[in-house]
Amino acid sequence: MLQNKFGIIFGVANKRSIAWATAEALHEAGARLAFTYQGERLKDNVEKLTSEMKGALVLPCDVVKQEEVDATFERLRQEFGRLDFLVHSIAFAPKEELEGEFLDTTREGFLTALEISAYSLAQVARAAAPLMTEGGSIVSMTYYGAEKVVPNYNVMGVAKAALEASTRYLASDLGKRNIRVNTISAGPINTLSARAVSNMSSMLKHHAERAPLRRNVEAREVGNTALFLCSPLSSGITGEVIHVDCGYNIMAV
Ligand code: NAD
Ligand code: IMJ
Repeated sequence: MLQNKFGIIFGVANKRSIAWATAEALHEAGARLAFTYQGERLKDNVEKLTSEMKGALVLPCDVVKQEEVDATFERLRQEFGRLDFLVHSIAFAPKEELEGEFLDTTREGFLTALEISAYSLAQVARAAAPLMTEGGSIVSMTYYGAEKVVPNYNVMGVAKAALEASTRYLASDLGKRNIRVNTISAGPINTLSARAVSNMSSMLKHHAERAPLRRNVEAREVGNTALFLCSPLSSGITGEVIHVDCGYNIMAV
């Protein structure tokens, strides 16, 4: 499905990352992939994971450092010459903001969460667009806490609401260049970012009991949806939030 296509994936931290499950789906479909990692401490992880993946490129990119974003896309231009898709699977808020009340969100915590989790989508889309000379697809990861109040999600819910709105505005801007922009609203998955959260196991149990499919979603199911959104099968879809949550979001109680 994606032979002779070039993509970049932001947000692999380890093998449980949604970004990694997405990479596996895209790689199996034949795409050539570049990966970015945030900070030296994750470099080894990403290099080991991708060592068997033919043609994989691994680059440092902390989205707070504009020079690293610029260098990433310059390397892509040199190595790939073109880009067909981009996967954004990045989020961060200071841990203290993900407990207690949203009411107590600090200015600094708010700005950090919005910068890393939402602004970065427009930032990388702007850098990617000139390389997407044959059209393209941009996919990010969001969560139900953008739409409804989820305990402790707090400022991340506000950041995801901004990410979802950014998806629509970017889709509107980039449509004329045949670049589609969509976001996947994933159900809870036990990744590094989720495990750091108190009460995650009761959250997972709650979701599995209430979701129409009576189970939690697997990272690979999110990855397969990302593959669909990066492939020509989704050529008529842009600006959309696609729920991959075993149906949880449709239920009132
Ligand atoms: P993860 O911890 O594996 O991935 C988060 C990634 O964000 C990490 O690779 C981390 O290095 C990266 N990151 C953080 N700050 C960064 C920065 N300044 N620059 C570059 N990268 C940075 O966890 P995950 O659950 O796979 O999260 C991936 C995405 O999926 C996030 O957007 C998250 O909000 C979203 N999501 C997760 C769940 C869930 O339950 N796990 C559900 C819905 C959506
Ligand atoms: C995160 C916080 C509170 C409730 C939560 C989550 N629920 C789920 C998540 C119910 C599913 C995971 N999620 C969807 C995220 O987007 C997580 C983002 C995140 C996680 C951390 C933990 C470690 C840290 N900062 C973080 N920033 C963002 O220091």
